[in-house]
Formats: sequence, structure tokens, C-alpha cells
Amino acid sequence: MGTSQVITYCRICEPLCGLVATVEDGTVTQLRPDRDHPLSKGFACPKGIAMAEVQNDPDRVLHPLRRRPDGEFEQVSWDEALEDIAGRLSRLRAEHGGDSIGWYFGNPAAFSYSHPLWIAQFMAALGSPHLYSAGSQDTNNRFAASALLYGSPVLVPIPDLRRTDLLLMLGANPLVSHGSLITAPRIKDELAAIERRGGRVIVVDPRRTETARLHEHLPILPEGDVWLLLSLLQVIFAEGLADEAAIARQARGAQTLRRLVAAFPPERTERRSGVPAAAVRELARDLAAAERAAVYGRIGTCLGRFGTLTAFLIDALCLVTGNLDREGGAIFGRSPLHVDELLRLSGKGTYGKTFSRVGGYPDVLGTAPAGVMAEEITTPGPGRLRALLVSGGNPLLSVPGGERLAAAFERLELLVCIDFYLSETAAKAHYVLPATTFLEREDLPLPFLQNYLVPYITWTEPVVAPRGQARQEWEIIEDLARRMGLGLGALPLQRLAHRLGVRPTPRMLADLLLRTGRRGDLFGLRRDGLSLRRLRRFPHGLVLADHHEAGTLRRRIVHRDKRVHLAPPEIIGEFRRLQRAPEPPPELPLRLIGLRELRSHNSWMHNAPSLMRGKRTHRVRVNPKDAAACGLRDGALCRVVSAHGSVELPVEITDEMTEGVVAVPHGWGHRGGWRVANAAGGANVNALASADPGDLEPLAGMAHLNGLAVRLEPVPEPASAAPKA
Ligand SMILES: Nc1nc2c(c(=O)[nH]1)N[C@H]1C(S)=C(S)[C@@H](COP(=O)(O)OP(=O)(O)OC[C@H]3O[C@@H](n4cnc5c(=O)[nH]c(N)nc54)[C@H](O)[C@@H]3O)O[C@H]1N2
Ligand SMILES: Nc1nc2c(c(=O)[nH]1)N[C@H]1C(S)=C(S)[C@@H](COP(=O)(O)OP(=O)(O)OC[C@H]3O[C@@H](n4cnc5c(=O)[nH]c(N)nc54)[C@H](O)[C@@H]3O)O[C@H]1N2
Ligand code: SF4
Ligand SMILES: [Mo]
Repeated sequence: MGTSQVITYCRICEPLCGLVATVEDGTVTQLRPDRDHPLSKGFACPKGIAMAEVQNDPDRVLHPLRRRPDGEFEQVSWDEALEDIAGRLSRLRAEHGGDSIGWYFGNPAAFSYSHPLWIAQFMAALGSPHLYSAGSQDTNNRFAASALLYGSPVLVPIPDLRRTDLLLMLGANPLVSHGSLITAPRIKDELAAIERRGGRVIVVDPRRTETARLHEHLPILPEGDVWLLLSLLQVIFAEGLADEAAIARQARGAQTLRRLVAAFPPERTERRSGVPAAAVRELARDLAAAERAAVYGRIGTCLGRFGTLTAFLIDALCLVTGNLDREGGAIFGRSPLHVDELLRLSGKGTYGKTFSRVGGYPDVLGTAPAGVMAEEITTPGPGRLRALLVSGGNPLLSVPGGERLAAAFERLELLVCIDFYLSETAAKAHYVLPATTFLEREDLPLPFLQNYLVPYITWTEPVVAPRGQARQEWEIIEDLARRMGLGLGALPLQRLAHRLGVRPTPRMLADLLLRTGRRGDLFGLRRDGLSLRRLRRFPHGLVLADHHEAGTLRRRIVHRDKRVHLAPPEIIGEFRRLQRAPEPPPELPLRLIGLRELRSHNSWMHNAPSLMRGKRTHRVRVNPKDAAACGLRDGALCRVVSAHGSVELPVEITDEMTEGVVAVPHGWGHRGGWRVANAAGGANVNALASADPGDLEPLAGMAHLNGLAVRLEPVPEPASAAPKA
């Protein structure tokens, strides 16, 4: 077979950097950055390069596994596995209804165009509301805010980095995360360019991060953003700095919002935000004075107790300063495919259409909060969750309070994991089904197309054939559905055709979307229009324009009055809740936040040797003053204690932490089938979070994982670093 160079793109995180794979005799032997990719232009991070190690990992699951009565796994054939799973699911469905079956899909699922589409069809065919995702630990608050503001959860603005003069960035560290809810592979350069042309980048973060160090750092207390944003709005209204023309043109409810924020002058909120009143006033004036400004918030603003309100206020601030839907402000990117329209027509672009059985949380894009899963399994009554499929997710490490979920999993009649590793979650399953990696599947960046800073589209074929018996998720779902006699498809005719074995493949669907999209060839009517065949001729992808068009919001808002709603009742309710927000108890004086590390990716890349070099360990970052107050020296083992649990970790003393704040990354504390990762030690930091469904954020069911009240205690040595629940 020999050696070849295959062009593809990385699907680990959102920049989707171009990669070139060296393939020798059907095996990926190396990955390197694609210098000819028009956006990433030779950039790729260590994780992308290390994907070759994941691909060839000796710990990869390559065959279907079944748990034996003695608890060990044994290899079985696909036929045996799927026949038994389908049989058990069918029996549950007949006895208890389709709503006894659930699905959790994790973050990697969003990077495949086919995987989520097929899950949605499967769950719709079952008629089950038990659809869960990593979204409730990530960004569902952002979608909920958009549903309230614009009537559509998927209208999420991106900061127009190339044309802005001032970027106010809250709770994001793109130098490490490489950007989220925006696809811009060279984001470091984009930020530097803002300053080079005389603009400013202000990073609001409790930690002096890699990004904050290169730009202006404004320290804040964890969960302080909501207070800061309220005060920025208060100053802008009170000092007559609002863009009244923009408000009159775009908004409804501005008077109510003005009245609501009047109660939050900076002098009243500085204790909660940690930002001195004078600095807030100055920032408000600078924002209002900037010719073009964008406010952008990410995960640090999502995982607190007021995530939806915070995301809502970010867009409100953009609007009130005249920067929403405007060049250089926060603009609404547009997919070249009719994705929003399809979501709406298919009834999938929902918010608050259904409410969870436990907790009564509104659905976000048809998903319920992962934080109610454990109780959904243990709470008797109709609609009790009895069988769960997990694909591309590791909820035992990613949701709040993993132990409670692990205990609930013991009570499931069936747990099936589709993964290429024996993750902590898969290790508990009755069946583990081997998934392909992204190098073994074709793809289209479907859910990210509107987030590209520079409009772009690409298609990739699989780089290599699946290793072992790995299969793509959609193929597994098709097979299961057929064995269950479950018709998949949006229309009754399609479902009937499916039962008879006639089905469009994802590839056929992709071609249809491309050809009927805004840039499509309309089956020959438009010369040089897009089709799969044409797109395949551009292996590095196609840049479609220099910028997204601004000024499209009015046409796209779903609210009937075509206005941005600045005072919906749900948000007014949050103001009331805010007034009663409890202060942390005195015995837990510190606040815990998360962070991302360059050589980790959530919970699943700790088995790649090149990423774990240099004896990397899991640590808690502590400010020198706090360390001294707790009697801790650098490197010493300490116990981090919250109201819900404790973990033991070594201390790293660093003045990058704001006083009173400690930081621990998530995704560590492995006990799965990954040898390198298990040996790295560490603890599941989410054991410190509340597993109580009542503690989720009410408007989007967001997990409360940031700003947890904790204390640090020295651990007398010698002691083990084993996590405790
Ligand atoms: N404390 C705290 N917790 C957090 C966060 C935080 O900031 N702080 N962040 C949250 C965020 S933003 C996210 S997105 C979640 C992630 O939460 P999850 O998505 O639940 O967890 P991951 O760690 O991403 O696990 C992904 C799993 O999918 C597998 N996998 C990788 N690629 C594929 C594939 O192509 N197909 C299949 N079938 N499997 C695949 C991996 O082996 C791994 O087991 O974690 C959240 N948890
Ligand atoms: N290397 C690497 N890259 C990743 C990932 C990874 O695990 N590793 N995960 C990917 C995923 S799933 C996602 S969702 C994205 C997330 O991408 P980002 O949102 O950029 O995520 P982080 O790098 O965690 O940055 C969040 C920042 O918020 C700060 N913060 C914490 N609490 C608060 C607060 O209350 N207020 C404010 N203002 N700031 C706060 C933290 O100190 C941190 O610097 O990253 C993606 N990229
Ligand atoms: S930043 Fe790294 S992990 Fe993310 S897409 Fe690019 S190469 Fe892949
Ligand atoms: Mo995420």
C-alpha cells in the first residue's frame, strides 16, 4: 500500500485546524499542521498532533465488549451485542414505554455531523424525553438566553474580532482553549491584531490567565460577572451613554431593563464582583465611547448560578451600546446551509417546549439537564429512566457529583457506551461498543458553520479505515433501530421506508443540504454552486467571504415583533432570585473555579504519552496569601473541602490566582481502562459540586461547577492522593 499524505481537519476542539496525516500501509503514523489550510495556516496544537497516539492507542477498545456476571468484560461479536441490546430495549419499550430509554451524548458528538442527527431520530422514534448532553455543563445557558432574547436558541452572536476596537472578554481563555462558540484557528493572532491596530482587549477573569497576561487583565470574583454587567448597564443608562437610536430600532423592554438595573450602581455591587466601582464606571464609559466594541463571554460565565441571566446581560450590553448585529460588534454568523431554518421546521430548535420529570427544567434544544439523570433513574413512577445509552461522553467525570450518578447507574437495567476508550463511564456499562475516531469517518463541520469568524466550509473523507471492528455511531444506531423495528426519519413515509430498509445515508443528506443551501448549486441551476462533489475538489476547504454580513438580525429574529426582548418574565424572575442570592458560608471562605490546560482535553486525552510527558500532575492553584493562611507550602498535599465532598490534591502556589480563589482543572482522577491516564493520579473535582437536581440553574438546568465555596486543609503526610466522595 505504501505511504501517502492525506489532508483532513482536527475535530477535537472548535478551531477545527487543518491537519495532514501520513498514512503508511493503512495506519496513521503522524499528524502535522496543514500549511495550506486557509484559516489555520500551519497552526495545530499539541492535542491535534497527539491524536495519532489516540488513534493507535494500545488501550483503544476495538471490539464490542459485554460484562460477564463476574464483572469482567468479554469480547462478543457485533451481531450478538446488537441483538441482545435491541431485544432488551424492545422489551423495556413494550413493558414501560419508549420513555424508559435515555441517551447521553458528550462533547465529541458535536464534532460529527452524523452522530447527533441519528441520535435525535432514534430518540424521536422512541418518543423519549430522556435526551441528555454535555450542554448542561457547557453552554445551554447561552442557548436559553438567545431563545429569550431572539426567540431562537441557535441565534448566538460571535465577536467580530477582525473589525472591532474593543473586546470585552469574560470567562474565556482562548490562548489555551483555542476559542469556543467562535471558530477562529489563529485566535491568538486575531487578538494581537486588535491591539496592533490601536484597539483594546480586556480579559475579565479571576485568574491571570495565559490570555490575560498578553492583554489587559481585569480580575473578578467567581460568579461576579452578573454583578459587573448589571453595573455596567446601570452606569450606561444613568450617565446617558446608551445608544438610544439602536434601542429604538432593535429592542423591546428597554425601559423595564433600565428600571431593573437602576438598583445596581457599581458601589453596591463591587463587593460581589470584586471589581472596584471606579473601574466599573471607567469601563462603562470606554465601552460606550468605543467606535466598535464586542462583549463575549464563555465557560467562566456559564457554570455559575446565574448563567442564563449573565449570557442575557452580555447581549443586552452589546445592544444598549449600539454594538449588536453591527460590524465590529457582536454579529450573527450565518451557515451557508439552511441549518436554523431546518431546526425550526423540524421542531428541534426548541427551548422550554418540554419540562423534565425531575426538577421541571425546560428543555434546551430538546435536551434535559444531565444533572437530573441520577434522580431520573432512581425516582419511581411513569417515565422512569431504566436504560441509558452514552455516546462520546464521560458523564461520571463531567457532571456535578459523579458518585451519585455512579450509584444510580448500578440501578439501570441496561447501560451501553459507544466509545473508543474504556472511560470511567464505559467501565460501568453492560456493553461497550467500539466507535471510530474522527480520522476514521467522513465529516462536515455542520454545527460550527455559523461560528466561523471567516465564513468557510469543508468536507473530509475518512483518512483510514476503522481499526479493529470500530463502527460509526450512526451505523450503530441504524442497526439497533432496524433490529428494534423502529422506523427512523422525520416523515411517516421515511419511517416506513426505513423499516423496509430504504434509507438516506448521512452523505446523501449532506449533499442535499449543500445543494439546497444558500450557496448550493440547486441541482444545476446555479453554476459554481456547492455540492458534495464540488466541495471534495477543495481538500483544504473553501473560504466563502471575508466577513459575516452584519445587519441580518431583524430578518432572523423569531419573535413575531422582530425585536430583541430585553425584559422577558423569565429574566425578571432571575432579578428577584439574584436579590436573594446566598453568600458563601464563613467556614468555606474560598471560591473554586476551573481551568483548561493546553495538554488536556476534558477527560479523554490523558492517555496520550506525548501529552503527559514531564510527570504532569493534577494540582490545585492557590494564591501565596491563601496558602500561608491555610498553612500550605508549594507541592504539599491538601484537602479541598466543599459542602458536598472533598478531594486531595497537591498545591501549586501562584500569584496568578486572585486572593480568595483557587483553581482545579476537571477531567482528572481516572479509573478506566486507560493505563497512562490511570497512572497520572488526580481526583474528580466534580465530587465537590452539588449532585442535587434542585441546585441546577433554573432557566437552562446548568450545572453549578464554578465558584463553589471551599476550604483548604493540610493533609498530614504521608497520605494517599485517592479521591474521596
Ligand atoms: N468542573 C468542570 N466540569 C466540566 C467543565 C468545566 O469547565 N469544569 N467543562 C464541561 C464541558 S465544557 C464539557 S464539554 C464537558 C464534557 O463532558 P463529556 O462530553 O461528558 O466528557 P468528555 O471528557 O468530553 O468525554 C468524551 C468521551 O467521548 C470519547 N470520544 C472521543 N471522541 C469520540 C468519538 O468520536 N466518538 C465516540 N463515540 N466517543 C468519542 C472519549 O473517549 C471520552 O470517553 O465537561 C464539562 N465538565
Ligand atoms: N486545551 C484544551 N482546550 C479546550 C478544552 C480542554 O479541555 N483543553 N475544552 C474545550 C471545551 S469542551 C470548551 S467548552 C472550551 C471552553 O473554552 P473557554 O471558555 O475559553 O474555557 P477556559 O479555558 O476554561 O476559560 C474559562 C476561563 O474562565 C475563568 N473563570 C472561571 N470562573 C469565572 C467567573 O466566575 N467569571 C469569569 N469572568 N471568569 C471565570 C477561568 O479562570 C478560565 O480562565 O474549551 C475547549 N478547548
Ligand atoms: S486547537 Fe488543537 S485540538 Fe483544537 S482543533 Fe486545533 S489542533 Fe485540534
Ligand atoms: Mo465544552
